[in-house]
Amino acid sequence: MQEKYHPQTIEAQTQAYWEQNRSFKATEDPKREKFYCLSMFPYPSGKLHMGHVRNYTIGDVIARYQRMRGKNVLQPMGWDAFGLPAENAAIENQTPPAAWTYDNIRYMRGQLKRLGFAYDWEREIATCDPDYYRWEQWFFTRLHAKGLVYKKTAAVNWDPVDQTVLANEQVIDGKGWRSGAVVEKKAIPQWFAKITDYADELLRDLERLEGWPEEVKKMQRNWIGRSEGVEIDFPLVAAGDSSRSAAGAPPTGDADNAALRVFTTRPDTLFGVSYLAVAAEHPLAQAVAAADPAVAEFVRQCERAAATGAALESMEKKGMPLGAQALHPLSGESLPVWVANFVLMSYGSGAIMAVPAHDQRDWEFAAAYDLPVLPVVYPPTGDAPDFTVAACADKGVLRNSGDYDGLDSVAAFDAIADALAEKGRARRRVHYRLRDWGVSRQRYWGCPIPMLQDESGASVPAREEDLPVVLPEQVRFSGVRSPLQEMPEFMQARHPQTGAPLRRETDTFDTFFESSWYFARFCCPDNKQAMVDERARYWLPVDQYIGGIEHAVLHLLYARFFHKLMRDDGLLDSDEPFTRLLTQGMVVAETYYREERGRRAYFNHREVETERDAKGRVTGATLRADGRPVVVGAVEKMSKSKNNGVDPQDLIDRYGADTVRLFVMFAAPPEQSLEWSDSGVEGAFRFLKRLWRFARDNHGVRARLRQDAMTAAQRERRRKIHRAIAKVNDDIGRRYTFNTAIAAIMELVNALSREADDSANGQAIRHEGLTAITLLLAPIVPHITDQIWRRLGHKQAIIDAPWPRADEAALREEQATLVVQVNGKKRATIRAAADAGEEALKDLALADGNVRRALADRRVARIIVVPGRLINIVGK
Ligand code: ANZ
Repeated sequence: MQEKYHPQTIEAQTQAYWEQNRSFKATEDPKREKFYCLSMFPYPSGKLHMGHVRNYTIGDVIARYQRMRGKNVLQPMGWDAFGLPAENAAIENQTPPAAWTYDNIRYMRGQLKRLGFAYDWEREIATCDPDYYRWEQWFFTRLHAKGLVYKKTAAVNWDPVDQTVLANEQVIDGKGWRSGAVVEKKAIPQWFAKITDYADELLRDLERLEGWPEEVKKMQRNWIGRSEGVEIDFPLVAAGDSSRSAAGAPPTGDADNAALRVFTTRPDTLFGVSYLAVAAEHPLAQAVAAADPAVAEFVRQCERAAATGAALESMEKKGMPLGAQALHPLSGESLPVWVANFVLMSYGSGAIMAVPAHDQRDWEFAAAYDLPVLPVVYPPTGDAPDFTVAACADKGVLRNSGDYDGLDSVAAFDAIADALAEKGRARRRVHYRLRDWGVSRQRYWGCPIPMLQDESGASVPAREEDLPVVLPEQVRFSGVRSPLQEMPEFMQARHPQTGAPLRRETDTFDTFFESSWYFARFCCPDNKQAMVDERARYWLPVDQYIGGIEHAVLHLLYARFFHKLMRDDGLLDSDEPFTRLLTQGMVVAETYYREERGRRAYFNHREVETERDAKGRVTGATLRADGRPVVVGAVEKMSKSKNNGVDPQDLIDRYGADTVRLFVMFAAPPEQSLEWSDSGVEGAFRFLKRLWRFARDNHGVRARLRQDAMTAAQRERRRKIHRAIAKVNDDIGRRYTFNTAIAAIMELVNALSREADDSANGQAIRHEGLTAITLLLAPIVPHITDQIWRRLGHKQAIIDAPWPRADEAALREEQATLVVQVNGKKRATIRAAADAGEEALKDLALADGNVRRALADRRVARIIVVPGRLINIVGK
């Protein structure tokens, strides 16, 4: 064994072995239990950042652990390769997005290999490859045939100078990133997927995802936003002024008698309604606006404000009366109808019944326009709330509500909903906040939407034999318009039957489309005949998915939706794609800056000299270049803009992959943020050097353990080894607290290397310990452990060795310490053989001097023994 630890040499050797033996090639085998471990695939941005390294190390440790546990493991990797940065880079460097992307993939693949991740590289996919995206085009045409996708006009960000649609990221402070022009909203036809058809199932199945963090499920629940309520029709009456009459407005309720339809979750507050309000885009407001310039101006203002997406709760409530009146469906009273900026057209029916006493938004509006506040729900006991200062949304008991007085809110909900339903004035409704998924993007670097349009404007799907619709990769890219729009050879087509001219869609899919099913394609990436095959049914669902919390809603919801779509098309047979989900925390680091002309100039920690207190906290810093102080900023997520990143490549070059892997797994539990520390990396490196020395000094020992001749100290040392095995197994396998597992192993290395027992048994136990340590560390630092394993004389590679099991006999304590109580009060502790019987323990306890004194002359009425822990003597 080499004298010194040379990570670069041993890591190259180990990786060469894996490569030659295709060690991580996964093969379907129905006789073996499968384990599909997947980390969210990266966007090929150029090079790996520490967040990637953390994500992929966690996944790799889990995959390697499961493999040693005997599972048939699949761990694939690929590239989420479409997206806007490639277009931006293309403009900057004058290279086509495809060339830039493939270059990045090449470099980043090299980095992943250098880190030693156990991927089956034969399954690698890049979503910009036509062999990949053809299947999502095919699937889209299937969805089209089923009516699960449709075209609808929807608003986009429009740059009036560049005459182009902008992505949200390209709108900076309401202005176009290139032109600086004020961005407008423009309505254009776009494709939508009917995720709302699956809202109920997506919500319901969250209950079954026991292996998901509660936090993520909660975010999805809120996003789906299920509300049970009632849709109520308020009959409209013409007001005196006929020019403002709503009679001519399109009916929004029943067709025969015009009514205003509202959605409420609180029908119990019906007698507290003091006005009705509609959204600016509501047909009633639009109809009034057509004849009333003041209303028209207000409606325009609302539409402009809506474009900025201001929060409804906090914005100033504004509105105008529309001159229309509606009748209360139970009392018959006349109520004014307003248009209000806090009512959304996209939710419910775009109209509300306003109850200022019990809804804060309605209250603020009423306060602004001097509308009545009518309290109708009171707490069952105690003081009435002060409705002159705020609304009270609590449920309670009804008052001022006619026949319904005295009912509680829950009973009143049903009673009022039923009474209205009987009159045909209401029906129960469930509404979802979730909207259908807009999948069109007016961008070049994406998967072409496989649709065409005939001269009448009707949509025609591309035929299966014409797929894939290949995105031209050799393009001149100006960044203004999609190059596709300047390529007649791409846009023009003919109808296969009639020969009539067709115009190809130049929009591409939202890149979430590709990442919604890549996990399924990894199971069978080479299939040229089908999107997925029976191999997907073998591997899916993914047993462990690992990625950032930033994907809690969109990606994870779309992927769940897509999985269900594929299931309903007979392609898959599971209901959910990811059984267990781990969301890793951010990698954060200190920031340092100087304020210069009102702007912050950030410095990397490598450029500054820091002073620290006893706890290692930074108390001051100076710039190395000029020796003058810099401001110590907050600890923040590593980013380019804060210049607080660390390049993983530097670390790999300096310390090797194992040190980087060990540091990221040791520094924090996976869900928490990991604070960068150079000294932590140094510490990880030192530990591996120590491990190497310990192995060098002990790998050759051949003495056999003689169990019958062990001293008590030797038995205790063996117990330590097996306790560590049991703990690490639980920490890695169940709790996912890799940091405490590593701490336990480090402790064991320290304890064993300090021990100077050179008897045959002493050596044998050290050897047993070294063997266990090597196996336990193998998933985390796979290269150094592979080398040690070979020095330990094993023929097979450590990746094929079974995970160690704790020896139950070694674990057993020989002596137990028990607390002795007399009438519930602790009086003594005694040591006894761990397997001592109850009678023997009672005798021992009663023989103790302190116990005898405490009992004095009381009679022993009863003795309760809790084995291994406690003896309680009851004296009378
Ligand atoms: C009367 C009422 C009284 C309401 C009360 C609440 C409390 P969730 O739970 O989020 O579904 N609403 C309905 N449609 C709206 C729209 N298009 N824009 C803005 N607000 C709208 O919210 C349902 C409640 O939000 C509904 O119940 C309605 O106000 C309001 F004490 O009706 B409620």
